[in-house]
Order: sequence, then structure tokens, then C-alpha cells
Amino acid sequence: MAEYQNIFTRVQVRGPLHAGSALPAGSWERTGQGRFIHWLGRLGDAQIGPIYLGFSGIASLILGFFAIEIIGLNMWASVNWDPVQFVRQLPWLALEPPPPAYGLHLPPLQQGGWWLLAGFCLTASILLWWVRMYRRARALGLGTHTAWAFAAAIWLYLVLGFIRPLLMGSWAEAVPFGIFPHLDWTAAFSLRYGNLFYNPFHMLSIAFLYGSAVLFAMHGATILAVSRFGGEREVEQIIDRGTAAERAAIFWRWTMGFNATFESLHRWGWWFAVLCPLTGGIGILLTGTVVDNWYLWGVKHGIAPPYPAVFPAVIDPASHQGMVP
Ligand code: 07D
Ligand code: 07D
Repeated sequence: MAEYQNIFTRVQVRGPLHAGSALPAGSWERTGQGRFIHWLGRLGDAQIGPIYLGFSGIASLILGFFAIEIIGLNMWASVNWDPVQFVRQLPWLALEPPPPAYGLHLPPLQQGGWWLLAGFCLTASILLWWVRMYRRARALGLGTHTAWAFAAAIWLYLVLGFIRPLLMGSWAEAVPFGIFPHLDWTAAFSLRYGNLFYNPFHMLSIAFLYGSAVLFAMHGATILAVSRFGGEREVEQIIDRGTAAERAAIFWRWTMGFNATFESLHRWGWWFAVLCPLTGGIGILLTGTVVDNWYLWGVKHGIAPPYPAVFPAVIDPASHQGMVP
């Protein structure tokens, strides 16, 4: 039976333009009056603006612009300023960190100095955006959960590009800027440290990544399924009988024997999402600092089988000085 399943269709509820609640003393003015755009309303809320820029917002945007500018111009220079090749090869172009010989010293601009500068601007930009999130939440009288979730992602970013390179004593350990180059780095990192799959924190991070996808699928589906009863606009429904909220809960109690509450579900989601980069960052921090080869570590702890003796013995890449053993 063709019936209303509500996967794409969206009800546009449109009230009068609303600038938002009053701002606390010391705030900047909001920019723009706000207006409606029908097509945005098909995706989310139709009202766009007014936007709050503020000091940390503007500073973050400027530094982010510098970072992209430095990365983009270096990439463009690497194809002799040819605009066609720049566009054609963009996914493969890179701005690489300094070579290992420089350790943590300041390298010349062409030898990774630009990478350091771009990294500084990008990091400052991301941290200022975090400040903006925190302060906007506070200004609205909200909790700061969004800012702390973002902080978990920033933790992994800082481990990858700053904290671990510091501990290893070399900027060369950090990730390059570039679309495919950063994937090459990721694959090389796993190989260099004996297969990241045997890193238990990589396992945990994956479990939370997959778990986040499953939870989000279940949550999104459940709320859409009860939207025929107005479940996505619930207010008093949460405490009433026979409502969208109660049906959603009973559905999971029938299928799994156990159900989240409308409140706990969001707690699960928050923790799954946050624990993904949090455990991931721990795993990366331990790599090369505490553990040199996750495969050999796995053999030692009985989670990976040793290769049969007929094969040449496994050589730890950490004992290699160069490409050839
Ligand atoms: C959908 C929210 C919107 C965000 C988007 C990303 C940029 C970069 C830079 C042109 C889910 C905006 C992208 C600002 C532009 C230049 C020079 C978030 C959504 C759309 N990665 N990674 C991607 C970053 C790392 C890995 C895509 C950033 C680690 C793998 C995109 C960081 C490792 C794959 C991207 C970062 C790693 C990707 C899509 C920072 C291990 C893919 C991202 C700051 C964690 C996938 C070609 C996405 C891909 C991909 C950005 C770090 C591994 C370019 C900004 C070093 C295996 N990464 N990444 O949708 O298609 O995120 O790559 O740490 O397969 Mg990555
Ligand atoms: C990158 C947090 C930083 C991002 C920030 C955002 C901007 C602007 C712009 C909106 C993503 C900055 C924003 C700049 C945005 C606009 C416009 C979060 C980031 C602050 N792995 N692996 C993970 C899997 C393998 C490797 C995590 C799967 C191989 C390395 C995740 C597989 C090898 C690292 C994960 C697999 C390898 C990881 C990332 C399967 C490669 C990491 C979690 C099925 C051959 C990272 C501990 C995350 C990590 C990581 C999944 C395989 C290497 C769970 C599913 C064996 C080096 N891998 N991986 O949230 O934490 O990233 O590891 O094969 O560093 Mg892996």
C-alpha cells in the first residue's frame, strides 16, 4: 500500500521573522534582519539570519581565511601557477610539513615553514570557533554540551598535528594539508606502526563511529515514524499515554525488550559521538610514543597470531633506517 512514509517530505511551519531572544549586556549587534528562503525551508528552517558575528567569530573567520589562503597558494605554486592544473590536480596537491631533519626547529618557508604557519592559523581559527560556540551557548542560557563535543574532535585534531609531533620531537610526524595526501599519510601511519587495526583504541574509536551511525539511524527513523502523530513536534506528548512518544518507546520495547527515553537517547548519542575521537586521540598518542608496532603488540597480548615460521621473520619497521632493510 502506497502510504505516507515521510522520508523526504517536510512540513514547512513558518512563523513571523524572529530575531531571537535579547542578547546579554556586552554583546555585539546581530547582523542582518533575517529573511525566508523557501528552498532552505525544504532542508531545515526557512529563516536565514540574522547572524551573530562577534569578536571570536570574526577572528576565527579571518584566521581560517589565512590558513586556506596559505594552503591554496602553496598548492598553486606547486603547479607553477597554472590555474588549469591547479583545478585539475587539486585533490592530489599538498602542503607538507617540514622534513624530519628540522625536528621541532623553525624551518625555512619553502621547507615546511608555510605548513607551520598554515597550521598555526588553522588551529587558532578552530580554537576561536570553539570559544564562539561556548559563548553563544552561554549567552542563550544553554548548557555547553555542543562546545564539549566539538572539543573532543579538536582533541583528535591536536593529537594528530600538534601533541604527538611534540612528543616525537618532530613536525615531520604531523599530517600534511591536502585531500589525498592526508589519506596517504593515514595509510602510511598504519603501515609504519604495524597495522593500526591491532590498536585497541582504534578498535574502540571504530565501535563508537559505527555505534554513532546505528544510533543516529535508529533515532532518525523512530522520530520520522512517529511524525504522523506529530512526534517531531512533541511537547506535552512525552508524558501522555498513546502519544507519538509512547508509541516510539513501546516499539523498541517490543523489538528489543528495552527502550531509551526521549532524554536518555540524546545522552547515548552524545557519548557515542564524543568517545569516537576521544578514544581515537588516545590511540594515536600511544602510537610511536609507547607502542612501536601494533601487530607485534597484538602477538604479545594474544590478539594477533604470529606468522608461521615458514615465512621470513617479521621485522619491526621501527628498526629500519631507510626504505630498504
Ligand atoms: C560531513 C561535515 C562537513 C565537513 C566537510 C569537510 C575541509 C578540507 C582542504 C582542499 C564528516 C571539509 C573539508 C575543510 C578542505 C583542502 C586542502 C564531516 C562533515 C565536508 N580530515 N579522512 C575526508 C579532514 C583526518 C580520512 C573528507 C579534516 C585524519 C579518510 C575531507 C581533518 C585521518 C577519509 C576530510 C581530517 C583522516 C577522509 C571528508 C582535520 C584520520 C575519507 C570529511 C582538520 C581521522 C574522506 C578524500 C567528512 C575523503 C575524508 C577533512 C583529518 C582520514 C576532505 C578537515 C588525519 C580515511 N577528510 N582525516 O565528510 O573522501 O567528515 O577523503 O583533522 O575517505 Mg580526513
Ligand atoms: C578528523 C577530528 C578533527 C576534525 C576537526 C574539524 C575544519 C573546518 C569546514 C564545515 C574524524 C576541523 C574542521 C577544519 C570544517 C567546514 C566547511 C574526526 C576528526 C577538529 N579505520 N585510522 C580512525 C576506520 C584503517 C588510521 C577513526 C575504519 C586502516 C589513522 C575512525 C576502518 C588504516 C587514524 C577510524 C579503518 C587506518 C585512523 C577516526 C576500516 C589506514 C586516526 C575517527 C573499516 C590504511 C584516527 C585511532 C574520527 C584515530 C582513525 C575508522 C581502517 C589508519 C574510528 C572504519 C587500518 C592513522 N579510523 N585506519 O572521528 O583516531 O575521525 O585512530 O578499515 O588518526 Mg582508521
